[in-house]
Amino acid sequence: MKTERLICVSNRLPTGDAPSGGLVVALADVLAETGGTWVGWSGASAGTASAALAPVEGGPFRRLAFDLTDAEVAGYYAGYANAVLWPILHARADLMDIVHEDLAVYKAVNRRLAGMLIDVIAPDDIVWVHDFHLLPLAWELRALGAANRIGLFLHTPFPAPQDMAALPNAGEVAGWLSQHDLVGLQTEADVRKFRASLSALAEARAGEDGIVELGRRATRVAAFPISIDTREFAELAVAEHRSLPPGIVKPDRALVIGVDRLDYTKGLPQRFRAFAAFLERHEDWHRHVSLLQISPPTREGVAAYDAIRDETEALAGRINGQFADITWAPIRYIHRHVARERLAGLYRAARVALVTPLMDGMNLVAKEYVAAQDPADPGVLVLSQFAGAAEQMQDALQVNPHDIEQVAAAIHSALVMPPRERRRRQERLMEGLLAQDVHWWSAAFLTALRGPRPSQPSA
Ligand code: GDG
Repeated sequence: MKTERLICVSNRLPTGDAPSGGLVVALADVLAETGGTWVGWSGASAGTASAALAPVEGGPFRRLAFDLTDAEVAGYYAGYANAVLWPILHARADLMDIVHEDLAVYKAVNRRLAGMLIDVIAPDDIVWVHDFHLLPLAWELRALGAANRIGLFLHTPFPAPQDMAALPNAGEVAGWLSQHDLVGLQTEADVRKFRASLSALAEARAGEDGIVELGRRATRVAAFPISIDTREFAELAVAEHRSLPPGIVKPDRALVIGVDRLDYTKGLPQRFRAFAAFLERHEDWHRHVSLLQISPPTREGVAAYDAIRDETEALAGRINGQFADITWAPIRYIHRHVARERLAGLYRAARVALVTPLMDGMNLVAKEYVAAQDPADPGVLVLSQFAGAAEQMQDALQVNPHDIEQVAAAIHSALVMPPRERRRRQERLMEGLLAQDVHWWSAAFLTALRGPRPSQPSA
């Protein structure tokens, strides 16, 4: 059977350097096997926008890049994508910064990209669009006559009707979404929200079979929970744990770890407050536990991100000021990128991971932490009920990240959990991660996209 070429499109083009994230690894094989291509922004911005896609050297598959102008980075990327869509997708309408010109730039970038793409896609290529930066791309491609199978995977949560209604152009967004043959979301809860939001706002009809009809378009919507390359990550953690520099983990000091881009969705202030509440209640743990929070910078220059940085840093300082002594600081906060290998080793050394976002599409840190554990003596995952990962990872210690007392109690339970219970939870979590890893995820999405197309309503 002939396999169609895969064309992947995402905001940022993956770099050619190893090691890459699981997503790129999972798609690399399919791209290489089908002679496919990955298309994305080079990351460069200049005075002039590119008029055609440019090949990028190196890497295991063909890559084509486009450049943006400074004004496009401001309007499309920092503006509508990250200051309107991102907050709405995470139920934070209060953080939206609606600038109508940004929306115009966002649409113009997608239109220009569609114009460049149409020149490189053949009629039976299948197109896989990633994430919220490119919501109008399928719409623009259809306008240029593309009849290809087009799928979208949204890495974020899907907004509930009242959130989506706060977008300046909710009906238009619904129209963009309807141009895909397949919309993949992270969780079943997101699928329910998709059906509810589109029905409420755009009078879509949601059938029983995962098909949502909007006007004259029918789209299939389903959950494909993304994951990691579980085996690869587990092996990396074993090797890297052995080579952790001495002194990073002290025998009489339990390591609690958090790893999150410094984003307001990740619940860092709430996490720090919960850790402080735990220290207040459990003086016996003073000097015997420390929280290592790794939070690389992200989307700097977007106002809400500057605010969360200030708040997080002030809080870490205040908590350390309150509890530290000359031999111990309870929080080590690192606002820098840490090498992936080092992260894997640190996860394995950590007795507890705090993954407590207020809202998260999936959260791969939760999965990496579990994959990295020693099955004979595993650590404990404390997981927000509002991370997409909570739907699959029922054996984590699930918490409401807003409930500071509850999270503080969960930190204590995790630290004192008997080995048998830790092993039982770890075993079940790992079973799930091995059965549904990132290779399973990409195969499931592509099988659905290559399957029968939803039949289109006649009028
Ligand atoms: C979006 C959605 C969804 C973090 N700091 C460092 C570092 N990381 C790595 C982690 C993990 C990845 O970045 C973060 O992935 P998450 O899933 O946790 O979160 P987002 O970045 O918000 O990703 C999310 C995801 O897309 C996939 O669909 O799960 O819900 O928001 O792999 O390990 N890696 C290195 N140094 C760091 O300092 N090397």
